[in-house]
Amino acid sequence: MSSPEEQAFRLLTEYSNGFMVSQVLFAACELGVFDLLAEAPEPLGAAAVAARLGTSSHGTELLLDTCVSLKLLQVETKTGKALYQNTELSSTYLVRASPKCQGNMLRYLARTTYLCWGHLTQAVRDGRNQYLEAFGVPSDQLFSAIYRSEDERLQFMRGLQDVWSVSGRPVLGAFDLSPFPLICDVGGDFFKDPLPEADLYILARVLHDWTDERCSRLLARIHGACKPGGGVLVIESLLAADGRGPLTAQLYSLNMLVQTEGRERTPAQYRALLAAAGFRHVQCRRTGGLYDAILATR
Ligand code: ASE
Repeated sequence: MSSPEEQAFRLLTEYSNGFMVSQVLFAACELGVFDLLAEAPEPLGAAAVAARLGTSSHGTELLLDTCVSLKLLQVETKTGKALYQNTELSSTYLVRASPKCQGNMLRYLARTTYLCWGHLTQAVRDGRNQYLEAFGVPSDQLFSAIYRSEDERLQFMRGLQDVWSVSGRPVLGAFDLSPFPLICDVGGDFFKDPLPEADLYILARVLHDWTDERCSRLLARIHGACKPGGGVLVIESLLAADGRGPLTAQLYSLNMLVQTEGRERTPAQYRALLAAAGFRHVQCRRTGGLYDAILATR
């Protein structure tokens, strides 16, 4: 048994090393380790993986064995030789051919989000996103919204789709949507473009990107397009009433700080925005999953 002081140090070390774990995952994805092992007819040795990926033998062996400790790979020793294959986790979520593959989101996190998080201290100091600090581009000179290029925008959209393929279902089940036969999933240039006619407008992972002012403008536009009995379904990660949890929503709110002009919000904050836009009935449902749902009707 370790003392409370030792346990505290263990926890601290785990937090300190968290970024290394992220990078092992990102690198293994980027190099195509999981796809290679999925496509191979049998488990492969480190030398074979290195040869097929064109990577160093030492680096590859370290990466593979670290993935084993992280349960991203499994190893078996046959006649003294270590052979690697995917685990259930990596087969489901990290192999390109899997319908639940998170590869696009992981690539986006590795190439964009991670670099902004490298400037979290500065983001907390000045309360702004870190595109200038991370990429040398002021956020008002980006290709569009939070994207440095069209390629990056597409990478992000594919990433969001990856997450949705796993976490979308439970949110859509949170409310009975049968009173809304025609549903519009709001995307694109929604501050300017006319809104199509619909019974329900879905704002999924949209409001958290924007300031209260911009959210109010967008919700007022949607309220204007809404028929009586129509509504809006907001899909976001809800913060607890006091803002002090759950950890994932708090981390996502910091993520919005380093990357966008938005934040995650509490149910009361969404209620206030929706009420100010003219919506009468507001219901918040926690799903226990990544995303929660708020339904507001006119
Ligand atoms: C945004 C979402 C993200 C804006 C910037 C972002 C994510 C990373 N950077 O709207 C993804 C956050 N994670 C999930 C599961 O949504």
